[in-house]
Amino acid sequence: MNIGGFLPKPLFVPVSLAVGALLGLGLVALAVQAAQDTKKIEIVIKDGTVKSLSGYTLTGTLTEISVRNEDTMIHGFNSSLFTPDMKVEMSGGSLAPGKGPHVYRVNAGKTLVLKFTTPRLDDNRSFAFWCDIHPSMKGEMLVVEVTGPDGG
Ligand SMILES: [Cu+2]
Repeated sequence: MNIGGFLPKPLFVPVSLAVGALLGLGLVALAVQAAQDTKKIEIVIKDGTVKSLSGYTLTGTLTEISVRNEDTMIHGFNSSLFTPDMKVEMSGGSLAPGKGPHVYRVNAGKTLVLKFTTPRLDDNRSFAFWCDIHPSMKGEMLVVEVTGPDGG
């Protein structure tokens, strides 16, 4: 790199501009990486209820839901967020046989992890989740729209 070409330039060049020029494509790569940061929702189940829920996700965003089963019984996990053709990567649990594409099982003491991309929505929305084995075990997850009317 020809550093000499930079030196005679005026000192009032904004720092961000100078950094952008130096990093070039590297900066673009960083920006793309930031936009694809995975959002995480953590759900803990104990005593047949949702003991805690933390996190939220954004529309059109890579999302990871973890469901930690601290009970001594198996629990199910299903959500209105999942559409039949949605691709969901599962680990730590299993699919309930014969129950459709997104009815999951998480054994006692295990953590089910589901990775997928949320749909694009026009507004913030909350989606129900529930255990199909124990109907009293349910909650809601928030999907936030932040791109605004200009899109994004
Ligand atoms: Cu259950």
